[in-house]
Amino acid sequence: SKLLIASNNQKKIKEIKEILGDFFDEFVTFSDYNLDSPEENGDTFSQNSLIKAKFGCDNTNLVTLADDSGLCVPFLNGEPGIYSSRYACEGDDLKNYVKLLDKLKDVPDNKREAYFISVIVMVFPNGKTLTSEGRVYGNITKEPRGENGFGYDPIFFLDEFKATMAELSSNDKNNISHRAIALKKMREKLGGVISE
Ligand code: ITT
Repeated sequence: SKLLIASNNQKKIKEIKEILGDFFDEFVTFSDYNLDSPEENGDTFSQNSLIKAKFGCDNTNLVTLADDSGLCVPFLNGEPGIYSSRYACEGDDLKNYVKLLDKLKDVPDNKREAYFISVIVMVFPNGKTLTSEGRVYGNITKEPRGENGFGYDPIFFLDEFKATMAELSSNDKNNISHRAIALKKMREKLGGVISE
């Protein structure tokens, strides 16, 4: 069966395809239907994920999956949170993480904890919706390191790997990431649903 990934973020789309692998026969995205992303005016990750998934399904009548994700720093009351992709400048990964590094400039190690969160929503043409969430915990570094991944990956340090998310191979990232956790939960929820 065919899955619409309700996203315009190419790096995110690539990860979703890698993680869901052979679960679907074909993947399509907003650009295949000349759809611009809807305005994400929700207050939470789940609301924004539902907005994107519903918009995709309404416009194509395809089974649609959306990911709304971001980085949360408890010391900064959850910033950048739902504003992660537009923290300093919409879609500019470098400016966004530099802004965060700057805000944490004089903040000691024990207050630099953070987590990535991904909320996956699937919407079916019959109106059914499914939701799953994944989180991964780490610490914000003082300097960026690594070239892989996207977004805040270069400043997100994982104790388990003694490396930033951007220093992991895509294989390793796709085993442990917030997105991987949420998508694996979604696979379990799906069971036979998509073949019905
Ligand atoms: P779509 O809405 O089109 O899917 P987007 O990039 O705007 O693309 P979000 O609104 O969900 O997506 O914002 C997610 C932002 O959170 C993303 O732009 C990154 O800045 C950050 N982020 C999410 N997942 C990440 C990851 O795996 N690694 C690093 N940063 C991530």
